[in-house]
Amino acid sequence: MQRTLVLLKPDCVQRRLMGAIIKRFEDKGLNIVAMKMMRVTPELSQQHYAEHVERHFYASLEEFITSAPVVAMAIEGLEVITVVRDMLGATSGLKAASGTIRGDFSSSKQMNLVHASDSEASATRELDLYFREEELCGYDPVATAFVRACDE
Ligand code: FUP
Repeated sequence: MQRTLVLLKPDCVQRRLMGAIIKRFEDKGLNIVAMKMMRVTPELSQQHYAEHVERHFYASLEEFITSAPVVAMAIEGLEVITVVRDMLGATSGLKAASGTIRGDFSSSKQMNLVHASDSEASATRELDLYFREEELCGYDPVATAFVRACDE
């Protein structure tokens, strides 16, 4: 069982797409174990996007990610890091396949609606940036028995 950090970005909040996107994760049978609306500060943006801070697009990315609230979620499931990344699609909404979240809802590279961790190391680091341990509310959903076989 893995956990991943998912962020509904300011464009998702502003466009009132939060419910539509959260529904896709729930419909997939994934388990949301933490969720909060919050503002990303410039400091948090620089930590989150540390690998991009020196890139030409970073100033614009920071302005965007701090421009309105985000919704941070911890999502749990089997192979959830890959499963959620595949659900998001390619970084640019212009390139993302139809049927993916970005492919269906985004026409932009920057305003691509959702962030998700891209590896186990990123998930551990990013969950730690957005949530305290006591904010993670693990539980056993009663639906699990009909979401996957017990030996999966
Ligand atoms: P992803 O892992 O798909 O979220 O994408 P990246 O880590 O490559 O990029 C992080 C964020 O930077 C993306 F969500 C969008 C933004 N970005 C730009 O705005 N312009 C670029 O040229 C590349 C990325």
